[in-house]
Amino acid sequence: MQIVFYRIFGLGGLLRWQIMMQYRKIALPALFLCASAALAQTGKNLALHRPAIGSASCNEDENAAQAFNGSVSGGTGDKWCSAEDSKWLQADLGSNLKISSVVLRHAGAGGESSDWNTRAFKIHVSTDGKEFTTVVTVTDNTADVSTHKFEPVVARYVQLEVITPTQDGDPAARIYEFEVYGDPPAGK
Ligand SMILES: [Ca+2]
Repeated sequence: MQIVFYRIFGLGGLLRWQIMMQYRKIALPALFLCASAALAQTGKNLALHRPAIGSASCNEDENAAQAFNGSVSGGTGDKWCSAEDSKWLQADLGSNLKISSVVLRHAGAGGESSDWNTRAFKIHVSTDGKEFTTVVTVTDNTADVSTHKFEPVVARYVQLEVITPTQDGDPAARIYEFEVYGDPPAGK
């Protein structure tokens, strides 16, 4: 092949061909790895548009369903907000599924102050909605978007329990999206 390139395109063509072949050795595996990583991170949000319940909301518009509508860009009403003493938010995935991560989009992800990002919380899972197991415990989150991976577990109900709702003492929990991903990620 090198000789063919040399005869048709001369020395310049041959050099370009050699560079291209070297580049391919590096670029193709790198491209494949990037694509795999992207799929692993995105997958399908198993909680999207699923039935949801939670502790009483700050107002009628900021109900549990707003945290499972797939959007963070709809303004301050695009979230679940609760200022109850006991704050929790729960999705019903519809059937028992193997899950291994949760992504939470806090106040800052929706355009509000990052001071209102959820500080401390737990994720509990259940197959029947009665007996729950804790799979995630967070004590010091500050991020607008937090990702929480755990050992794969079969569950139908996924619950967020808010311990400390904000960074600055504000008493309301604000969750713009509560996403649940399978293991392996669905939709691949
Ligand atoms: Ca939302």
